[in-house]
Amino acid sequence: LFAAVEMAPRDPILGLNEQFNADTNPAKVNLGVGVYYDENGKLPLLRCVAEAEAQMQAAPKARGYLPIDGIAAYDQAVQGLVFGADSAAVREARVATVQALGGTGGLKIGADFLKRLSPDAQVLISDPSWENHRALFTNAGFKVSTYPYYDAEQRGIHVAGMLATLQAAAPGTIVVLHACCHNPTGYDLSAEQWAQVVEVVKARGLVAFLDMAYQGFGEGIAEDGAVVQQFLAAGLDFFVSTSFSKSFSLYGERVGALSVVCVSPEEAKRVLSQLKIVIRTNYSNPPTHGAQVVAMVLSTPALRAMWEEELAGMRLRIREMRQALVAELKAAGVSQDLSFVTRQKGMFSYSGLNAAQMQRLRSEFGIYGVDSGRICVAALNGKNLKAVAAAMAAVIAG
Ligand code: PLP
Ligand code: TYF
Repeated sequence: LFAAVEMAPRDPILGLNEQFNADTNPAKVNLGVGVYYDENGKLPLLRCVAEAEAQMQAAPKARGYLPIDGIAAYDQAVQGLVFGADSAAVREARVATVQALGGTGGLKIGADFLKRLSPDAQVLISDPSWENHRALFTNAGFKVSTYPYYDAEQRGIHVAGMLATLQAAAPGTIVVLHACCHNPTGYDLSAEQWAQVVEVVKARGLVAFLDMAYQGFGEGIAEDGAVVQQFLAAGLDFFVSTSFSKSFSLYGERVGALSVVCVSPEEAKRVLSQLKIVIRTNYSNPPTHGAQVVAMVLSTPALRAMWEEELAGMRLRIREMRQALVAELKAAGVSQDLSFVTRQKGMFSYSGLNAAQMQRLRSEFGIYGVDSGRICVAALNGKNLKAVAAAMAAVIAG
């Protein structure tokens, strides 16, 4: 039966993790995978999460099956966070939200639903994008192409190219957009540039699918979600996937959601019924623990305040690391303009290093980044920063 099964390629990023774990260099640093580590290089357990779990432990409950679309209070909290509790779309019950297995699960439910709805639609993702975007939409049965995004020369975004490609796309084309903290480049569109994207999406009848995996890691919770408000204001129907993996440091609990903004409550009901079929025929219903934690934190004022403070702490530490990286690179003799490092948002920095330089970082210095030049700034800390900067300076010098 399995004789003809071919070996599948490794995930380029998760594969790097395996390589890192096998490396015996005591000075090794993992800047590959997009995970937030604290100043001690540890994955944090947020205090708000520990507190919510303590409260749950104090009144233990049996775990029945959840509804197919998840915990109602969780879905409601997601809507409040993503759209604003007082947004017209939420008040008018025009948003269908389902709990999902992380942000990836939200994308997958949306992709499967879209495939049923518009089987011949094309999907456009940014060039470059999170690798899994292409794989996930391809596996859902779509033809996936790209729109220009990264402009290596300018160290920024090729906005004109992006808009031209969207302008030329067939009506109904699904456009996957990073709502904030673009993975892998770190370059985000300005509000004015987003307005241009929204305009083209509306004029061309495209289907926007916003992937929001890093809300709160750029400028702030509301600031990072501002693009959602722009799409709402344009009166469009669109998709938003949410991930709490990073913002709650709950990677392994698989907590995320998919929200679909519709034109009427009646339409939202029909859409929800279809999303539930996708879920039912894949994994029946979602798990309880992570979503319960997130729902409790988001809806309990004291815990919510604690979360916002802890998230701000993560955001600010990343910003400090960006500034410190620039300072250390300069101190190590790098003379090029490094202002792009602090212009970038979120966990990642597209360093501009090429694949050969990234491989040298790995083999000579035990510093693991992605061959594209992406490094995870959220894995830098006071202890590893100097060594990372010195190694980067060495490979830049050639
Ligand atoms: N989308 C992007 C852009 C990401 O970087 C990630 C990272 O993991 C995800 C989605 C998936 O998030 P999750 O781990 O919650 O599935
Ligand atoms: O881009 C990253 O590093 C994160 C983590 O298949 C990740 O988004 C990477 C690859 C993958 C799943 C998650």
